[in-house]
Amino acid sequence: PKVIRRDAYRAPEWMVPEIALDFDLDPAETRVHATLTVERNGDHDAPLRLDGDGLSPVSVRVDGVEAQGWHMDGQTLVVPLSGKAHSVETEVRIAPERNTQLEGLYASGGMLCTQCEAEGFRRITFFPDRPDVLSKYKVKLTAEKARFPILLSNGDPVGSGDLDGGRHWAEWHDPFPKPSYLFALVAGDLVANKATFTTMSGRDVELGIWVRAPDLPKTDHALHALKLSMAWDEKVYGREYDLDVFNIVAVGDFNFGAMENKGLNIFNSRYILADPDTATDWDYDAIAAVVAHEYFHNWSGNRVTCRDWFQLSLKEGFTVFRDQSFSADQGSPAVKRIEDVRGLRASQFQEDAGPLAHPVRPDEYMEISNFYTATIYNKGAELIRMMSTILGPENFRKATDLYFRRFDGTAATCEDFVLCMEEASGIDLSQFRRWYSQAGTPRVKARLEHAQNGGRAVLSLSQSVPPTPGQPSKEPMVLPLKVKLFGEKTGKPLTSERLVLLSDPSEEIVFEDIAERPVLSINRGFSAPVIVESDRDAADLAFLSAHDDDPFARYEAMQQLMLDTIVGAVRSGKGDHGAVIEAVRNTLADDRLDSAFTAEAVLLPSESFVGDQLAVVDPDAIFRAREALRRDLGRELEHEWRLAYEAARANRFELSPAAKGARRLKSVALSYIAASGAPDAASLAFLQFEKADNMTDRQGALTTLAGGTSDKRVAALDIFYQRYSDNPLVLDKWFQTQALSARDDTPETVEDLARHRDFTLGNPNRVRSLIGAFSVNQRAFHHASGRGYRFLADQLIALDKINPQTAAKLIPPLGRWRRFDSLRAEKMRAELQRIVDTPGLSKDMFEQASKSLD
Ligand code: HT7
Ligand code: ZN
Repeated sequence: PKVIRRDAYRAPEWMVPEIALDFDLDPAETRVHATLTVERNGDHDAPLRLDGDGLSPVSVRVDGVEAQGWHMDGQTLVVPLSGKAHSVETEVRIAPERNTQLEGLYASGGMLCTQCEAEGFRRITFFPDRPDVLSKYKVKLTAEKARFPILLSNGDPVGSGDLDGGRHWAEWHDPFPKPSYLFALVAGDLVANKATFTTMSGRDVELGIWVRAPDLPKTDHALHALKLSMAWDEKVYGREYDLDVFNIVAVGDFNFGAMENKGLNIFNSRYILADPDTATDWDYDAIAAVVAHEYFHNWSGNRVTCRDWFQLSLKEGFTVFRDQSFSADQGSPAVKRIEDVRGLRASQFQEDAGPLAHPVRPDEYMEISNFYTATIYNKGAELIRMMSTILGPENFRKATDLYFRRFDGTAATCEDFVLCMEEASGIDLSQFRRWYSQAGTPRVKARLEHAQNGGRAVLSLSQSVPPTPGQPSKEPMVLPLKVKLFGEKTGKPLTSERLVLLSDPSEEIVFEDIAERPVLSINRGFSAPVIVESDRDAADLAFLSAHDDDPFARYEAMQQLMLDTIVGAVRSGKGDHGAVIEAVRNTLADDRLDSAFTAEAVLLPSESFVGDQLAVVDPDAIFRAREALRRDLGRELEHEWRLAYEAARANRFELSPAAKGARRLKSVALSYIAASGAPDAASLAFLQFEKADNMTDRQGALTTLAGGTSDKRVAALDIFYQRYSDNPLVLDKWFQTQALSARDDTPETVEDLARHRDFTLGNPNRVRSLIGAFSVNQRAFHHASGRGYRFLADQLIALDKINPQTAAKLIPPLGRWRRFDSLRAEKMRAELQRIVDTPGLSKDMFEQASKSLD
């Protein structure tokens, strides 16, 4: 497959200021007629080249007459044109019901819908399918009225009517020029939960969340989140919505979370539908975050879009930062930061340390869908966060105002964004730009020395960035590190918080008048996405876990203490659990902490995060060491867990942050009670499972039971299955819970579940809930026999024929072979090789699997 390079960017040869699309919709055969107004861009005599994918033209006309001399160059339609501007018409036929890739126009749950980002529009009609060609769209949809009573597209509705033969039509005009990846249509038998939002300038916007009729009662939370998001973007960024309508449609088959099509967002139904019986608190929060994310794209993505796909993080990193800030403002900023950092470490740090590592602004790709990664999204968000930290809130807001004003209606670059940051603040970000071009997670070494008599403390910092594919050596980065010192004796701060901008390979920071032995709090709030190695011992970490006044740093100290303890046990074969037990005891006893924070703080680092600390991952030894600590924490603090459990049990169901925090702590306490081996643990869990009036409690109990050996396990799984067998989103939880189970027989169970009548490779959510979940279950997936690797490869080879995008995203766990012993590594490589050698493999899979072999 061809490699696309960033430095090969050339401006488009032809612009398309306007396009009229006429769809005659039918699942078996849809006719698409497109009229493009094209304008030559610059002084050249190149023909018009229109991207297509699986299309063949039924007709091509130029300025109203049959075109002469057009031809196909591979999938590209080439039309010779002589003048500066022309009208070009094409007609094609496509078959949405046969589209299993879920890119372009496809059928899902009886409706027709589209997914065009990144390059799906070319599967619908011939077009210069690149983000820097912006057009005004007029769209006419015609379909059978009984099957598809609702016809939606981007922009505002301008007309509709009935036709002979039971058909009807609707027309939509979008006045805002947009790239083709933001085009959308939906046809279906849908109902809407509607509301009106009055913008800050007093315009009324009609909001609608469209779903199938039985799902209507599950849309209130998404609608509420949408209104909150609209108000938040006005208040925090001064951004107002621009059209008269904003529609969201939920679909059951979707390759991603959601899509920000202009005025017509299309969502994976898991990020819309919620009621207490079927959605967990996690689901509720994720729905609000994704609704906000897609809504925020209206400015960061749609009004200002990307010049080319190498700039993807321009919209995605910035929009993730915006949705993270929104969610932080809705509940506890500290807990939100903890969750985001945990996610970053689990996905992005692993990516940055493996064969698929790439810069936030990549230099090349084969298949752009493979670059919707944690690096582009989450590390990209960290870059924006660091710039906001360096600039401070006022300058940051001035800079975003400038960015939106200057680039509104255009396709911009990451460099444009950074220039606005510099211009608005007067701060030089030349060196900071390396964050966009250098892959790999920087490591910082921190040593604090204190001259007892002189009262001076010296913090020695040094940084390094590891080599990554194609980047053997790195330049130093700018690392904004928030630091503070605490007195070991008094437990009080000895300094105020300082923002250190570490930009040299090594630097010394001096603190004067430090009267007692200081303990270092560093990278507070996770101010830089780096790995810090410090010389703080268990006593220092326990001290910080009790005294640090930055909640994130407090959590971090506890995590480090737990990590050091488990890693020590893996290395030596025996664990000294005393310090962790005491630190957890103190945290549980601290009634100034809210329950959500406490629940996060007492949770052990995941097996895979422990593995990340080791030169060679030994999944079984890690599992044993972590389980031993869990058991001892359960036993030694059984009384405390039961108190916490009982206290939380008293809460009534509501969706307030306090009630959600209580439920979180309750499930964590239950899992520790079970880990203690208490004889009544399974009954306690089963009682919670049966009596729960919400999914958070029910799934929490099911997770505990499913990981155990009690006879209640099978009963609970059966009851859960029977109760929710007609709800695909909850069945996903049933599959996922078993795939993540810590039981010894999980590999066999997962193989059996892949043959279950409710398992299908046709639905991406189902695939992710079983195969995706299993592949991150470290011990089960890395079973020494290699059966986990074989299973994943078999499934992905089969899935590639149906949905290559979703298949390719599941390759990374196999690419981690360098991190394991030679026997496992060999088996993983053999499966990757088998995938690469599969005849007819997609470009998506080829890129991921072949790079993973390197
Ligand atoms: N911008 C959207 C990306 C997306 C996508 C990418 C590849 C394949 C399918 C997809 N569906 C949506 C989602 C977002 O970041 O908001
Ligand atoms: Zn996005």
